[in-house]
Amino acid sequence: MGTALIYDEEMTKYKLLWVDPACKIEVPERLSVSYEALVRTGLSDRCVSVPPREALDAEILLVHSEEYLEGVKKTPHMTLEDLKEFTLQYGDVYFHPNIYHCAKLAAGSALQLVDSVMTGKVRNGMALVRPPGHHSMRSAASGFCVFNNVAIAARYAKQKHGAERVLIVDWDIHHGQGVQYCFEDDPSVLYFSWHRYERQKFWPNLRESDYDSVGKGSGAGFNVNVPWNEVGMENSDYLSVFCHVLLPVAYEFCPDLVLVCAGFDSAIGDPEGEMCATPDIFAHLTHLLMNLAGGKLCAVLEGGYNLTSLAQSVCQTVQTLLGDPLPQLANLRSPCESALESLQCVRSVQRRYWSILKHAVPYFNTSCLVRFLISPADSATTDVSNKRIKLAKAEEEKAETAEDERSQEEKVWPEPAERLRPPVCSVSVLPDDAACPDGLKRLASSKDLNRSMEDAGDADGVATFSRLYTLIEKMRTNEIGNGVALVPDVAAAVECVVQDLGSDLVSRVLVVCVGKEELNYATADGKMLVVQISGEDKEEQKGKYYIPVCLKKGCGDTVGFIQAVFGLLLPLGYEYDPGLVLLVRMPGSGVGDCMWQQLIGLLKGFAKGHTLVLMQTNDGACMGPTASALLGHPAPPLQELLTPLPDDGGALERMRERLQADWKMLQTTGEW
Ligand code: Q9C
Ligand code: ZN
Repeated sequence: MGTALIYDEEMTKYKLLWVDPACKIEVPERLSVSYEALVRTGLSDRCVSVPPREALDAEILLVHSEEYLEGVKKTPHMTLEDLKEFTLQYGDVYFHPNIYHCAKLAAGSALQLVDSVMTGKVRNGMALVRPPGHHSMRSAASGFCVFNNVAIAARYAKQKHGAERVLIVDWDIHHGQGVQYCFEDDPSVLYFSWHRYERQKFWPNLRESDYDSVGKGSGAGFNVNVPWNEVGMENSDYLSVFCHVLLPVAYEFCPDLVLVCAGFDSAIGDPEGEMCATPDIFAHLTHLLMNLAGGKLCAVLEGGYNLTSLAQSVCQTVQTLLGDPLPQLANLRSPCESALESLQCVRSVQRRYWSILKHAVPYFNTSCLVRFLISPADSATTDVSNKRIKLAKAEEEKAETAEDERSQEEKVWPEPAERLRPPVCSVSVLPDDAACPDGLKRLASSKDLNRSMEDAGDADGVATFSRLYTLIEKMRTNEIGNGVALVPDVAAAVECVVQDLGSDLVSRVLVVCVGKEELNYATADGKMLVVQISGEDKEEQKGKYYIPVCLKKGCGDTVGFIQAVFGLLLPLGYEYDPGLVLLVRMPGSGVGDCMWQQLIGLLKGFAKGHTLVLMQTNDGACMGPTASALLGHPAPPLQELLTPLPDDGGALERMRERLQADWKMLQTTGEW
């Protein structure tokens, strides 16, 4: 199961033929530098190369009107003057005699990718295309886009492959209004977009890009907008939105396919976005989506105008699709106040539609109240105010000129670190009589070990200890990726690992304990952070580094578990930035196999993928799912989430609030 890469030089063969400051950033080199970076780093060789094809009329008509298609069809034969005039009907877009051909290839590339993924030819993939798509509407080109590649792909996946639910994640820095309009009243396609908004002062300056556009009719709740009201958003802001909005909603939605409007103008250095997230954030964004839909993910290029930042971001995305270890995101800062305000607004309007967000803090503060009170008048004034804003913006743009853009181009950031695959992906530490799952390498059995150590007394204990030590040491030096150990007494093994081994070798260990166990380790020094998810309700939080999460209905409560994972565990993990993850499964924890696999998959985002799973010998039945997840196979979808259980998310929400003083990544409300 590989990763598809779709690219064709043909799509570099159109460009802006006249002077237009709004369009000059959309250049053919965007595509060629991205592809060359993939070639140079050897990533393209590791992908399955899939050729594009032209989308058929019938496919384009899944999203666009006949009149519009007929109009675009005429552009190859137009004179320069005709092309200019045709272009004038639309905003921030240009036409060229070859753009119709390229637009058919761009949409067709997205369809080829969907075919490859939906038929199981590959697991996932990326299409490098021009022109981009997410701004184009039923009857209009817009924002460099001609046909809406991803919207067409979503309709096609439903029609041709029977996908029932499609998730579209639009991480481009512009609002894909074309995608929103296309699926506004459609509950089978969930559209998520974050975008530079600046309270409607940023292009495309639409009232309906704000957080309160949630979809219409039966599609209500299936449109999720996160407006950025300031520039300069960082990795922590992006991760917060993923953890506290997108991922919980996406898991509850349970898509059959994930499409990504993969624009990289949301990365540092981009003259359009002016954001500060680094290219390696896309490794994490990609990874966090890779366990949805059984791993079926198709990324389709949209924007990205700083050629250096763009190429690095594309490489990070593809390398993650290929399954390489994730880069460590060190020194995450707290989400900024403006991001927290957006987060709170989005969660507050979406909590009506998603049971997983039900306990999000609603807001009744004055600025939202004012907004609510004036909103009925909005519809009448929208056109007028949009025009006013556009005029004001035009003035501003003249004033800004090239200075601002240059300052972005000149931004510097370190090149993303190398992401080396360990020579051995996964190992097992097993009793001699236990079978080793396929694909795992068995770590030396006890008889191979040094006699004198065994003579020291408790031979079994020493042998296990010694093998675990070897394993952790080899993870530290990246000779081994991850591992699983079956031990006779999990509690004793955890104690031995955290007290005697882990903290000597790595400075921070994240211990995730599923199920009940009295944990009495020293945790005050921050050398380890313990997050325990269990069904019991008596544990007291002891200081900043021991966090017991109690699910009243036990670990089998999928909604509660998901809330704990995205609302607490992942943000804590990102903030803590461990060098090793120790995942402990207590016997009788009640966690389901699917959830367990999801958890392992998600935890691979930390510590460059170095996870050690500890399980009890008599709990060997879940060895299969564990091995599969450690080897990087996507977890099966959590179907049961679709039937919401009565929940106890209120307690979890209160716990998150309490912890926010110590852990900034848990914040979801502003002080505004
Ligand atoms: N200062 C995509 O990223 N506005 N389209 C340009 C230039 C239009 C972006 C203004 C931006 C369109 C796919
Ligand atoms: Zn964009």
